[in-house]
Amino acid sequence: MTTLIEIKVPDVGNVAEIDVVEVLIKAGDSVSLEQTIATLETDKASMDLPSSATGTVQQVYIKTGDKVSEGTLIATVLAEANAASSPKTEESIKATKDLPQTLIPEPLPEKVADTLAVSTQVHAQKPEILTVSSTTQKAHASPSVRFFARELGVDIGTIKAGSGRKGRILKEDVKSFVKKFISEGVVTSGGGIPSIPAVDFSQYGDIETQKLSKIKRLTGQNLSRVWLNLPMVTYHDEADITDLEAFRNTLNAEKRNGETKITVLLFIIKALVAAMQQFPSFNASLSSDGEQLILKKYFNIGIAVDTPNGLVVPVLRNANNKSINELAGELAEKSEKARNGKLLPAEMQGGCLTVSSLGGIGGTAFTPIVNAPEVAILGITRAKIQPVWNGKEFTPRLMLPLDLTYDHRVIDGAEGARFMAAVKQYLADIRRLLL
Ligand code: CAO
Repeated sequence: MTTLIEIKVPDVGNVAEIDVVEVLIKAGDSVSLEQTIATLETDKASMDLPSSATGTVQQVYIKTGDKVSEGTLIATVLAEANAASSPKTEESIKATKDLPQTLIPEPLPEKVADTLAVSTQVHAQKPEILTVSSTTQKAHASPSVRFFARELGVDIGTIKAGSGRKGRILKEDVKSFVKKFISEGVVTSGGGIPSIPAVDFSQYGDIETQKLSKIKRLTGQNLSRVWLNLPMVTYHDEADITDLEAFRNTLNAEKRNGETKITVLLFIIKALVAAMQQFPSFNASLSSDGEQLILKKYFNIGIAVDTPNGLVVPVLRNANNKSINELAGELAEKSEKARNGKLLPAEMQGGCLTVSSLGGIGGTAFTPIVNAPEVAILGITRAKIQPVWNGKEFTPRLMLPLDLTYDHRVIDGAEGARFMAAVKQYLADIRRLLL
């Protein structure tokens, strides 16, 4: 047995014209008792109109933009015999007519109210929580849309303007916001961080606009994500590579024309692998829930390579099993491929620790950003001869600046310093790599 239920605008007080701002059902839809089927609004407030039956929508009599009043037929619902209309719904609507406002005022969403309560307590430490909550309150949206946004974890206050009447935020706007957020994979605002305001630079002089390369855009998104997620520390030191440089020059002098030259970077890779074997937490990643450390038994080193399209990081796999000459050949081949845009995605995956060398260009120090989910990155700038005290006199030594950035959740300061001391020791006397 089925019953045809008519859903009408309830008695909500002396309001002659109520705007229909959103219709959430169509003929053929299944509805359940108290599910919001439309949003109505007056100048003072808005309300979600609930279904008074469970069943199938037979016909909808209103559309967005219509004006309705008490008794206007909204829709008919073919209700199942054992799921017919609920007098409770009717009562709950009627109960609201005694409110000072003629329609149900938008309630403060539960979680926002909670957040406000919390933020009042922690205001001194975390003022941004209050800001986020207050934007949520100001947003022009119906309770059902607020609820929908909340379910998806969206702070409705970050949706700048809705596509509904007078900028009202509709369900579709929340969906588009989430789609954009996912496809861009980046936080443009929200999370308590205000976005950088747009500026019309042409008001100050001539400008030219260039589209960022895909590599730059993706790198930028990844770097922003790492910057926001990882508590990073950068530790600076210098390695004495005087003897290493003499050995390297000897090796290169023996090279025939066309053979790949040996750069200091290759010895750094070897020194890093040896130090990672000594300090396994540098060859690890945190599980995504942050509860476990995943220790790796392979030694793949990523090398940041500068290309016309931006920075890419080819990975030299199993660097522990390769000779300096093998690594030299592989690095030359991969950096060439990278510069020609020919590197395959698989050749940039599976890295354990990254080296970012600016030594060929210059610099004295910098703070590289960890290539997460790796836990550390070694930055290198230009080696230079410096007077070093040997206990009796100052001697000219070739000193290589090293900058080690690490994820402080995994590596503590003392461990970082010990790791760096080991790297320095290997570089100062590469015979130690044989031990
Ligand atoms: N100190 C002094 N000289 C150095 C040096 C250092 N730390 N590192 C390299 N050099 C010298 C090399 O010995 C070489 O000199 P010669 O031509 O006289 O032999 C010259 O600089 C050029 O070296 P290179 O850059 O070609 O070779 P590499 O093995 O050191 O580096 C690669 C290879 C691919 C890392 C590099 O070419 C590159 O792309 N560097 C840029 C990396 C980058 O942009 N990182 C980003 C940082 S964060 O955004």
